[in-house]
Amino acid sequence: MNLYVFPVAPNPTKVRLYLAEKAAGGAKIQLAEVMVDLREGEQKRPEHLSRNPFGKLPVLELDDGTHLIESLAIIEYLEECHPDPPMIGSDAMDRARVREVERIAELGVLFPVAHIVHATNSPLGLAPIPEMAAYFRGVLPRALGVLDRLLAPGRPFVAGDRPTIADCTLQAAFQFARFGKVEIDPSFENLARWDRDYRARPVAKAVLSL
Ligand SMILES: N[C@@H](CCC(=O)N[C@@H](CS)C(=O)NCC(=O)O)C(=O)O
Repeated sequence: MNLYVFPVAPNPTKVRLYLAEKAAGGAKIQLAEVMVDLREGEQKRPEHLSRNPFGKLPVLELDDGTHLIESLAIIEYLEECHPDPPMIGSDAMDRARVREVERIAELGVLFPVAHIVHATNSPLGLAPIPEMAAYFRGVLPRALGVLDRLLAPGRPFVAGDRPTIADCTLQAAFQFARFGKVEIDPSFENLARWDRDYRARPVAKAVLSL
């Protein structure tokens, strides 16, 4: 299998963190990472459009030549093929909670952060849209507050006592915020602690560049 990615881009980073966590836990997922340079627009070239008609990353190319083109679908597929260590919980309620927190991280943090970055200083060269940046700056604290409260009892990871896909999505968002100079309000002290501790782990260091 091939995984088409680009460093720091949040959706590829989410999958790369997931793979690093799985490998650290002993899973043997055989795939090669292939870079598609977003700064050069390689994602819009015919070669990549034949993998993903939306011209986006990540893409997982399976050994039969077919493709998965959504980051969460890629993670869910790999998790079903390699259930240990569990990264989406280990019973029905646990899985529901992990998915719940992951969706909050994606829709409430990653999505607003990505829109602020692209509306202010887009690495893809998109035109600035100040009203969009202002709107998403207003939206962002709500999910940050929810996640901060989840971490308040001293939880090491955002969905419990061990890393899950919710941490992968949230850290992918935080790295993109660092890249795009989007401030994550430091008064969310539990999130700041989680961010510091998560990034200090060798697994995270192997993937993150910012
Ligand atoms: N919903 C998709 C979003 C994919 C996405 O937006 N990828 C970005 C990188 S984080 C991309 O490839 N952007 C390039 C472009 O829009 O030209 C997923 O979760 O995989």
